[in-house]
Amino acid sequence: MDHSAHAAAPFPQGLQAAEQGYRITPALTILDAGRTRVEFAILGPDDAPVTAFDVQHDRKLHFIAVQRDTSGFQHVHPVMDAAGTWSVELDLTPGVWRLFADIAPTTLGAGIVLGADVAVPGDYRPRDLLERRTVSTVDDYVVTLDGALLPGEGAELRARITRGGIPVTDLQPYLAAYGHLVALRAGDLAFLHVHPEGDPSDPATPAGPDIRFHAMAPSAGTYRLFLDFQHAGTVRTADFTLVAGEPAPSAASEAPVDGAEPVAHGGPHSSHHAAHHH
Ligand SMILES: [Cu+2]
Repeated sequence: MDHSAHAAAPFPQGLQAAEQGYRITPALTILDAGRTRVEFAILGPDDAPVTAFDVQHDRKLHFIAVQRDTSGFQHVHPVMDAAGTWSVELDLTPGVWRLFADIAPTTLGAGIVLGADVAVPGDYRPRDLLERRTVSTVDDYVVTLDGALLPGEGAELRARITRGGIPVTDLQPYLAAYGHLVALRAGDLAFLHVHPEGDPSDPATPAGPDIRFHAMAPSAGTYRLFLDFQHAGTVRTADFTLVAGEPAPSAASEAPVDGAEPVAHGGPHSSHHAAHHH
């Protein structure tokens, strides 16, 4: 399917637990903090679990979990059993988490994003991450974001990836792209899955240091952006904050804040936590 159609949707995605007859049903709505198994099903118009999904970007289902304050973000790929129950492990901190399933049920013939909240008991300390942030440090990588997010209008965003000050030019394809960008609107976590321009199978698409995206914000307002990229065998996530309608100044003028790492990234494909033990 054409992911650019996501951005052009008249109504943002991910705000509903049920859409066009399909709904997401987590097995539990209260989950333990820490490494936790999450199970859910997608029920169809006949109220039975759906088992036939079209592949989008190498997977039948993309699962994104985000803390409602956007301090935690995980993009993982659950496995489905024969009965249509999906399961995956997440690293959850106390608070309320929004779970998104990005799917294209075969019988629907179109992509939808269903969202549901689950609660994690514990000592919840919400964070305010809505200051503009166009430079993100992940392990020894620095990712800068240039360009603008415009309300109701397509615009180009460019992420540049460097490692130790050196541009990275050998990014690895991950889920059939050099980068996956999810944008979430502050306030309601309206969901935009933005895919990059170019295709890794096309030699004209550079493997870095720049990844270009074409995105459209559904409205003015503040958005949190999460970029997954793969290099040297590891998927990492950089995070940003942009205000739609407000151009990002040159990222070079914003130095990364020393030691700032506000987002607890993680997930089965991330070495983020391990990397801090160097
Ligand atoms: Cu995915």
